[in-house]
Formats: sequence, structure tokens, C-alpha cells
Amino acid sequence: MHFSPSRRKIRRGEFVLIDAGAHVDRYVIDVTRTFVAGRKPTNFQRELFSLVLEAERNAISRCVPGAEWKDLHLKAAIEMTDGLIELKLMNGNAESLVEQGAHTLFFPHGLGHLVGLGVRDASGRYPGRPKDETPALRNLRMDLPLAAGYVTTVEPGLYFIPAILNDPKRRRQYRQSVNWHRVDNCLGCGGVRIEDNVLVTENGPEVLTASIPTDW
Ligand SMILES: [Mn+2]
Repeated sequence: MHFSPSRRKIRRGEFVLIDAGAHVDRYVIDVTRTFVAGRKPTNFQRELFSLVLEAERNAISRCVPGAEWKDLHLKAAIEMTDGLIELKLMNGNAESLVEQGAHTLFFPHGLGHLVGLGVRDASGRYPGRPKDETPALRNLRMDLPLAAGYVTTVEPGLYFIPAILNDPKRRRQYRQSVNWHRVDNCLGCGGVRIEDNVLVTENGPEVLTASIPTDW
């Protein structure tokens, strides 16, 4: 997910994920776009991209005052798991797969974080709230209700990360939940993340990064 510079060249047809930041007077934003380098995307690349984009758009529409971030995260996880079932990469029922944490094989991070003075400013848990240890929510850095005036990133992603997917313990644990032979064919194909910055207002979500083209 976070790639260090190397001498590896981008090859034609590969996903290229750019996670970029900018700051003005110490206020920061954090934006991610994903492209396919140098040629038309394959059907599979487009399907994966559409799945993440739809989850992103749906999650943005839910960024309203009072919405619990945990719920937004879980809904996005369920929608993307549903898509992975349709793509025949996973098996079963999306809700119960997410309950078991199976989506974290492909979506191993939280849906987003607040931004402000410093990226990842002020996320964390609502005061007094204990850490949620359920498998689906353990890796969330943010557990709070949104309020008007908050700016949050919304950044669902799906990846085929060999270090996660080749782990024998996970392969045993999710033996039935994943079509491993199909997933094996995707190893090395990278992944997709789409990240926008959303201002929560009483009149609905305002996407501050909407002018940066997303779709291809
Ligand atoms: Mn981010």
C-alpha cells in the first residue's frame, strides 16, 4: 500500500496508484487516484475499479452529521465484499464474511481519517469509547460520529497484496471464503484505491477534491 521509491519500472497495463498530498498554511489534504498505465484497462481492471468507485461514492453520500464512522466502514466493506463474490473471488454471504473479517484480505485498512492541521489530525476514538476488538473493526483508527465542519477522507480500496494473501495462516482461516485459485491469478496485479476529502455539512457532504478527475 505504501510503496517506497525503487528502480522498478511501471509496465504497460499495470495499475498505478498515486496517493498525493498538499498543504496550505499547515492545512493538509490527502488524495488518491488509480490509473492503468499505457493502455486500455482489462475487463477485470475496470470491474475492480467500478466496485471501489461505487463503494466510495456511496460512502461519501453517507458523510452526514451524526453518522457513525464504524457503520460507514462496515457498509463499504459489505458492498465491496458483495462485489468480490460477484467476481467469484469470494464465496458466501457478504455480511457474515465481513463479520469474520474476511474482507481484510483485500481491504486491509480503514475507510478514512480526518484531515486538518496535519494529515490524520484528530481521528481516533470518541472520548470514553473503548477499542472495538471485533475482527471487522480492529484495524480502524477512527471510531466517532461525524459532525458538521469535519473534513474526512473517504478512501476504500481493494488490493492483491502477496504478503497478506500468501500468509498460510490466513489461507487456512479463510479456506472456504475465498476462491484461492482465482485469487492466485491476481497476485501481482496491484490494486485500486480512490480517495477524496469530504466536508461534512448540515446540507450534506461536500467533496473538496471533486475537481480532480477520478474515472477513466
Ligand atoms: Mn488518506
